[in-house]
Amino acid sequence: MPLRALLFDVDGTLAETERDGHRIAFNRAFTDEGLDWHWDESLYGELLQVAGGRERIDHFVAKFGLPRPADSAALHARKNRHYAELVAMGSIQPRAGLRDLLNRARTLGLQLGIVTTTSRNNVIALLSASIEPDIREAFSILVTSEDVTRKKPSPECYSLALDQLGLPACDALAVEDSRNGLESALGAGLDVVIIRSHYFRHEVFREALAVVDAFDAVDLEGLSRSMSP
Ligand code: XBP
Ligand code: MG
Repeated sequence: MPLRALLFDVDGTLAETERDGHRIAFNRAFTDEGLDWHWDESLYGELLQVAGGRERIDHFVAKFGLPRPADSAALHARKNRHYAELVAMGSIQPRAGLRDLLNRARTLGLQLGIVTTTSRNNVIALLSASIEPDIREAFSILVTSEDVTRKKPSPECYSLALDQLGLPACDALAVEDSRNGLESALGAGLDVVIIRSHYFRHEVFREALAVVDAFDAVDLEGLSRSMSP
């Protein structure tokens, strides 16, 4: 079959990390820094249009005309320490059916990779806490925010992933949950399967090859047949 690799986004895709993970961590960091900011569930959904936690803080400050934090890099680093603590406690689990999908992909001989806008430490924290070692090790490449100059929706991360795999875009499929992720993957020439996540459940993804509600609805052989030549 033409399909040779699956490239997975992390936040919203491998796990529902945003509402009960990153959002809580941002709020804890704000409290630590004496900022009276609070990102409730609905506001965070709006802010998620901006990819990248630091960029999201900058966008929030600009949107509401707030004073800039003295050190936004330190604020974001503090947020990521809270995030690592949250995932280490086991508060975020992989999405249902992930293990089975990864096993099906491996049975078909597909390479597996991760392409995300979050940091390497955040990915490792999540995978270490919630995914068994044999499954973690099945991912042969990991492209994170530290590896690129522009985050999603730039295609840079997916182009780099394809370079690392040594594959053309027509041999790989991206698995994403957001519009920024979809545009990033499409920009690199990939077909995209959308798995609906909490925050993007109502978004329209016309350009996707398929939109599914859960991993068990991902038909790898069927998708492979319908991929762009
Ligand atoms: C994920 C993001 C990230 C996370 C928070 O997007 O945009 O910013 O929300 O992580 P995607 P950081 O799922 O498209 O990769 O704070 O580390 O950015
Ligand atoms: Mg995502």
